Amino acid sequence: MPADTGIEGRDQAPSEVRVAGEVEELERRFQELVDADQRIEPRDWMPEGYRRTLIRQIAQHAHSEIIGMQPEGNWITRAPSLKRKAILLAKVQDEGGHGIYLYSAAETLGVSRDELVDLLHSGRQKYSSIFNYPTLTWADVGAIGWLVDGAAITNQIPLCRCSYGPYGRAMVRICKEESFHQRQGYDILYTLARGTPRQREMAQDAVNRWWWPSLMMFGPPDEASQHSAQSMAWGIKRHSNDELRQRFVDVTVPQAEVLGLSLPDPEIRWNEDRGHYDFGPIDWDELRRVVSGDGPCNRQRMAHKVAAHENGRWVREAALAYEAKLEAGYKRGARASGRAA
Ligand code: BYC
Repeated sequence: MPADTGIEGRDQAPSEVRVAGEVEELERRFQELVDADQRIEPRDWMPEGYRRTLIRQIAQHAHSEIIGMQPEGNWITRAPSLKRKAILLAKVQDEGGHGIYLYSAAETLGVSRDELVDLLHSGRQKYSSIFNYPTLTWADVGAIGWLVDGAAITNQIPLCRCSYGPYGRAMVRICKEESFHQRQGYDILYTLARGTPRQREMAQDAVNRWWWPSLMMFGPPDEASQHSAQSMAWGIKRHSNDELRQRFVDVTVPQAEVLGLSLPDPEIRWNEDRGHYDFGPIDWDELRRVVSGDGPCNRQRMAHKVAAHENGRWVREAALAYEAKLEAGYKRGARASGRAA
């Protein structure tokens, strides 16, 4: 059954009405392309479920980038130096840019950015659970960069090979920028961890608060992940939620050791047999609560987002009015030159 995205099915043009057996043949060819690691492009035939799944995931990703500007934006005016402020400003602007590339990728699937924004504002589409936690100190900016962007890269590198061309291509650039974001977060924590006892304590406190929510970013455990199997068969996802979560833990534990900070999980230890770090149980009730709107900052994030959208209405209207005026001018010009000819 296609995922419910709040998006209407695509109207079928008369030329698209299929004779019996034709859809099966199209599906077979589509799956062959996916299995051969070929890309599906916007004008190619695709199953309706594939289109809806992509819209759901790409829109959720775009919304996350835009909402993700809020927790860090909170620290732009209070960054501890001009250099840190310039870096943070650039990072937050990058997140806005990522949102825009992703909305553009979703638009190639026949949905408009306005529709997607409406679906977010009316609560029918989601954004990542991680952005419903508060940024209490400057060290949180470091922890977001190191852990949240680190988790994002782990999840997003495989998306560069997503079977849908526009999404995969958008991810290539996004991942390059995310790598810089992760480094800047690590650098903030590295500095704080070698600072005064108070700064070190602040860094440790931030890591304690962001560790578990970062593990939750990868989604529910595999047995509860309703979309993974189909998304993997369609080449949208390349790895399961648990595989990526494990990969993130494996690269992050040694980095914590270099930082000299601990991770808030007494069960983390290297497992020689598995060749991976073991880690403790995740509080899935917390993820469910946050995803269903009851995290520490859900209401605040959405209220701010909707207010920013309303405050920007006049800019969008002015841009449309200007475009209409230009178009009318061109038409008048074209008519005048037609008469002269
Ligand atoms: N938060 O079947 P599952 C960033 C939902 S931006 C909320 O495993 P799927 C950054 C899921 O949507 C980070 N909801 O789903 C930005 C589904 O519900 P629906 C965002 C979650 O899609 C600024 C249900 O749970 N990254 O990094 O196969 C600054 C069942 O899950 C979450 C992306 O969006 C969650 N954490 O797998 C810094 C990456 N997890 O839709 C950093 C692209 C699950 O049926 N997205 N749900 O109502 C993905 O890779 C996949 O969509 C997910 C989930 C791995 C997240």
